[in-house]
Amino acid sequence: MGKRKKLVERVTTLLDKPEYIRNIGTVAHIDHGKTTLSDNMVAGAGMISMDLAGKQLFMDFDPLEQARGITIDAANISMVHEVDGKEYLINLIDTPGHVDFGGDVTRAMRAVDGAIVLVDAVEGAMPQTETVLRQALREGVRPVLFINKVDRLINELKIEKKDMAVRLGKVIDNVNKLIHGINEEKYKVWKVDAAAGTVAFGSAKYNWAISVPMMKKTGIGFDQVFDYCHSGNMRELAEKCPLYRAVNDMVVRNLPSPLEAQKERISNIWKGDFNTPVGKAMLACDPNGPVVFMVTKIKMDPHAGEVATGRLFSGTLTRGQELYISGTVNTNSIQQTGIVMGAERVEVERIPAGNIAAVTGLRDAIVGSTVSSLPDMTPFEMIRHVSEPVVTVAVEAKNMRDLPKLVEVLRQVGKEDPTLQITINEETGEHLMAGMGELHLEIVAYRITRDKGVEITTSPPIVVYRESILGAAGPVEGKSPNHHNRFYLEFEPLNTQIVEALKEGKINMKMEEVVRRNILIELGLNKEVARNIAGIIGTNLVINMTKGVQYLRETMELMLEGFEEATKNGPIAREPVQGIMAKLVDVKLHEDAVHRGPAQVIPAVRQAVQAGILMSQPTLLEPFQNVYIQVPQDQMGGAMAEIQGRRGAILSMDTEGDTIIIKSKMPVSQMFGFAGAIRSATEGRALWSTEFAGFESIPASLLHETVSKIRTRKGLKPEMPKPSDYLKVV
Ligand SMILES: Nc1nc2c(ncn2[C@@H]2O[C@H](COP(=O)(O)OP(=O)(O)OP(=O)(O)O)[C@@H](O)[C@H]2O)c(=O)[nH]1
Ligand SMILES: [Mg+2]
Repeated sequence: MGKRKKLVERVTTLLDKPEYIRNIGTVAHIDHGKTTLSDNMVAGAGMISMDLAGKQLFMDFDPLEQARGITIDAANISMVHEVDGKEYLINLIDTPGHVDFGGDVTRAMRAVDGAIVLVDAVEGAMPQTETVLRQALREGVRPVLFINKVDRLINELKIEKKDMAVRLGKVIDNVNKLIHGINEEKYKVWKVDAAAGTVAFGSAKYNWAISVPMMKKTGIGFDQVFDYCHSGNMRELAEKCPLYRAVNDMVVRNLPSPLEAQKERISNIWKGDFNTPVGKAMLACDPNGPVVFMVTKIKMDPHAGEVATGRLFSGTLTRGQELYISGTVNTNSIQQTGIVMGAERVEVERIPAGNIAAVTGLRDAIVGSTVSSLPDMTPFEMIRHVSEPVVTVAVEAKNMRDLPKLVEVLRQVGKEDPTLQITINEETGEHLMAGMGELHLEIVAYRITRDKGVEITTSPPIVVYRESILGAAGPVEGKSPNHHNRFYLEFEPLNTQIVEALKEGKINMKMEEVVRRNILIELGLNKEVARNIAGIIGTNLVINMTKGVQYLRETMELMLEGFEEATKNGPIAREPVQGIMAKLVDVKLHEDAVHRGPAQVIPAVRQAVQAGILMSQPTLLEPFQNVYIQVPQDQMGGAMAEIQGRRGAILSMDTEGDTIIIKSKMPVSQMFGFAGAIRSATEGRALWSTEFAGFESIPASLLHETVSKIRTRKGLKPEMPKPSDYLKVV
């Protein structure tokens, strides 16, 4: 039997033994060594040679990832490891660290039960470490800690032997502080602890690692590790303490099997009834229960079509099954079921509950779909991404004849990557692609040509804006074209807590009225207002304060449509509207339904909202990023100048030895070209990273200039419109 076939057979045998399965992911700040660590595990499982572990970067199989030296897509692998003479199936997802690809981390956390959190021993816990921990804990995913690059601590930082344990202890403390800050309850059971075996220390590049249990077994402690590193004899250390063994032991002993995990985790991600057969089957990880499969990734395969990868929480997947997809009415039939081994997909006949599976045939599924054998399955909670698209580019086909294909390809890439927003600008016929950052869009654009064969050109990246209001106005009268219907609306801004809750989907129209009301009151909304929510449109609220108006109920849908039209493309510059509340205070409707149809109601409300926004101190919101910079003291001036020259604000400054850690916040519009600028301003000595920090109002002095720039780009007249452009004011 071939070696590969044997590997597949060992994996297949274990698919049925959930107590011997661990579904895990690597998560960390960029470059802390996730893919290098994954290599060690892959080599430990006999899938690549030990000599190549840490060099091949097996999970970065896209040539683009190899060329750029970063992970772009989360990649899966199923492999077998022996611990204490027993075989375990480890389904590992190696996630990217770059913030532009953070969506992949969020989605991977839905599929796994445990996470190896890596921290570079020299850099310590970084902002993205906190973000990924937050993503893991929110999904009920248990962390263990791997402190990587310990060789650098000794050979580059040249710390002394006696300081090593203290230094590593500090990293552990910092990670625990983060866990504590994110979830105090979970911290009590999930804090990482070297003595308990939930921390390992090592060097993924040089293939060695130790943990307290390993030290006890091998007799090799920090002192010896120091000597091995110091004398440049890490090869021998790797033979005595191979990384994969320390890490596998830690994973198998401390991270939960799907049997244990599903009991705890499902209530985090599913709000259905646990007394139903399907609820019980998921808690029990029952292969004989109804099929419940959550899609966490979709990828186009040139031969097999769309491949949906995800976590099977109940039942068994096999070819030919007819399954219901949440949000659609049709069933799709499974064509192939398989497991993933890096770049390859291996077909297996059936996949039982508790595994990560890759299937074809689910045409109607999107990332986040709940796929089930039950027609009325309560879907899983939506996967919420931590950032929003902040930059956009216009995409054009180089050859006119490729235009229809481009539309199809854009639809596909939008399906594969839910953090990408594709829109068609109807006025100009432009196709717009909005994403997490410049790099995100650059990679998608490159792949459209490389993988989908459509030559395209893209415009330089532009920041995404939102429209909002700072003041109040009204009542504003909206009159229907036939003059028989009148709507009176008042406007005011929503507070940021409410906007955040709307973004996160914590408040929606599907939830019970009293639950929604109570949340809104808690977030600061007036009681009377909170009781009368008529609709939630994006991050905006429509309130009905009228009493006993005849025919209003049947007209409400149309009114909400008018509101949606006005807020999807706002009146200031046709950007989406965020954070406004429109209160309907009076309505006059024609008694004959014929005279209050869509053609009357929709434009009347739309125009009232458009004018109302322009009357309530209109503003543009622009995206901000937190920017964290670590820089030696003597280079601090250069870094500060870069922040201040870009409308940045310093949030805090801390000193750690010779290093200054600056936390700042900058508008994304000022960040273009930052990488090169900070490098030359600090002689390349600054380490920096960013994260999404929400939308905020632009300075009043920049409003008109910015509005006219956006409007000109869209082929609109440059001046900001006036309320009277939309209606007559009462
Ligand atoms: N000295 C040293 N370098 C390491 C170690 N582990 C990884 N590296 C190096 O760190 C760099 C980043 O390693 P990767 O494994 O690609 O890091 P990553 O976390 O997967 O990066 P992203 O996926 O892009 O976030 C590479 O140049 C590695 O060779 C280590 O233990 N010691
Ligand atoms: Mg990587």
